[in-house]
Amino acid sequence: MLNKFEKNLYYAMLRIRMVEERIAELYSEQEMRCPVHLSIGQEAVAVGVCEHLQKNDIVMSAHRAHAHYLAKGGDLKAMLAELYGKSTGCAKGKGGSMHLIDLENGFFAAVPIVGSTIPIAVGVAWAFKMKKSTNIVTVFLGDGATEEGVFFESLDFASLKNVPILFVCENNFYSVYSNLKVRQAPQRKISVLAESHGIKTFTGDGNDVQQVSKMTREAIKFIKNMNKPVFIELETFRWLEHCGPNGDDELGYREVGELEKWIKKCPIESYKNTIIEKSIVTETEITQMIENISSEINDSFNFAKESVFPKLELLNQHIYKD
Ligand SMILES: Cc1ncc(C[n+]2csc(CCOP(=O)(O)OP(=O)(O)O)c2C)c(N)n1
Ligand SMILES: [Mg+2]
Repeated sequence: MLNKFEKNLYYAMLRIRMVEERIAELYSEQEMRCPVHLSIGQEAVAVGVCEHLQKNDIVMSAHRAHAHYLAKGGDLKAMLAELYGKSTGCAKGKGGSMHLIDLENGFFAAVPIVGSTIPIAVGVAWAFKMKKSTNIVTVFLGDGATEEGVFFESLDFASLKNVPILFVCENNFYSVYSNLKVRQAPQRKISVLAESHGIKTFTGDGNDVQQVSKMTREAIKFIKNMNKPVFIELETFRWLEHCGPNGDDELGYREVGELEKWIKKCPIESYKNTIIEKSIVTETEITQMIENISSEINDSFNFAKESVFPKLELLNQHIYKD
């Protein structure tokens, strides 16, 4: 199909947005009892990166993982059932939003302990190298995670051992309520930290899916040809509260007008304008996409709501590996 890749980029971002908007809408029913960290506004990073990954490439993430899981091909029904705590959930209903997993589709794990998946991802990449696999690992991390000691240990080890890993830092400028300015010295540049470990680095606009996609294509080529890791830092912005379905701009921890500025830079809206202008997609096709996604979302929420809770006897199972 003509322009299939470009259409997929749009479809995947829109689908993630619509899933998260539905989560936000239904959250107050109190049937989803786990905390949710929504990625609304940040979809271009997940999609621009994951559209270049093979099924057997591995992705790892953290607390804000829905977009990464879905962009990597994670099963939507199993994700929603997990949010509803049901036995059909991807972690059998025991993990919730921050413990997503879909091994079949290469989504290895999401863990809410900030920074904790970075060394695990490096370990998986090292295993790939030892097994002479051609697959790569991608780990998504926030700007806050770059303040953890394990971030540096992981960069050093990845560089030392030349493992096939793509680090993707989603710099949304905030860790909960704190701006980078009150957390990191002004001279501290995240991408330079990676560079100083001898790692090839790219930086760019995380709201521009084409830029993210182009950068990722180059990064993966570099990882595979040079057998070395790559670090990408992308600037983006979270629209809603750190954790939960609501906005929280009234709290005043972000500068006046900052959120509005980023909403104007909506990754989905701006890409839609681009692909309509270039006649890659028509308004009618977009309407059709919205209908298809809505219907998939309806089915998936019904599945999650109708599924049963895990049996009490299973409480102590699946905790340790056999
Ligand atoms: C080790 C650790 N410290 C603190 C927290 C509490 N916490 C959860 S999310 C978060 C913010 C992380 O910010 P960032 O990495 O930038 O990700 P973002 O929320 O912006 O996507 C914090 C401090 C945690 N989960 N783990
Ligand atoms: Mg952040």
